[in-house]
Amino acid sequence: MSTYVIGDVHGCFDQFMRLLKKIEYDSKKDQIILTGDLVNRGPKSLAVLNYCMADKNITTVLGNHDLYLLYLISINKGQGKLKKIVEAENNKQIFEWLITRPLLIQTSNHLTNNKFIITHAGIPEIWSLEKAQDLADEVSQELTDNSSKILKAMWGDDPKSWNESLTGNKKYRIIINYFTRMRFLGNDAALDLKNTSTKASKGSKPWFHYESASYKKMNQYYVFGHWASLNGKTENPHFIGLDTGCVWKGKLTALRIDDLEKISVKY
Ligand SMILES: [Mn+2]
Repeated sequence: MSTYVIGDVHGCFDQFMRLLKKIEYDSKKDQIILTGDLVNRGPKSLAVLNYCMADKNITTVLGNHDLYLLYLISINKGQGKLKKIVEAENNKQIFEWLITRPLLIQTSNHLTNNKFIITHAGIPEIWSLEKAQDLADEVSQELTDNSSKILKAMWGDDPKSWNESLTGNKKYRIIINYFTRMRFLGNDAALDLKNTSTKASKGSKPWFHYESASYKKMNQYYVFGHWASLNGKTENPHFIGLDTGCVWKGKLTALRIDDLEKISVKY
């Protein structure tokens, strides 16, 4: 009985199948948590979704591309690589499954007592884990209750920094941007969303280079995808980047949380 966290699949269905085979995934005993971005860019996004939806032991946190797909389904607009999904016979079922996926999953291994905090992009140092969970839950509630409204309102890079007085769409937008799009942060946890490289612009650092009480806990591991150009290199064993750029002809990577072993397949 093992739990695996798997990085951004991005429609790479064949590689996903090869990875499940390599880890000898057994849907009767094992569990899979994906770091989001199941779809877009790659060739077989619909197959990835159908496979995951059919297996109760597979789930995901939401990534920015998953949210984009939800938006396209909500306005019934088939576009680019996502057209097939928007126009799929089971598009309603896909919408229902995807929109009920969380932004944050916490799971522990009972033998090692290690705790794993799984998001698509990460959690900024300004939020305690409890706070992050509350905010993630608040957005999930809104996604269920007012899905078309929030899916329309969440686009854009403003506000740049978190502020306790934010409300409504601005609040939801920045929470979603931290959880699903963050890479570099400046002072006051200001999001630098333009830079997708690994080289920080002046005044900003990777989010996991900041300090917080939660980041320092020895038995806690932050597991995320999204930042493909990092290729898993965070230089800190407590921050585990799993997007190893499969869709860019890199690798698809799984982390077995029981023993922190990483297993990959090549594109
Ligand atoms: Mn992403």
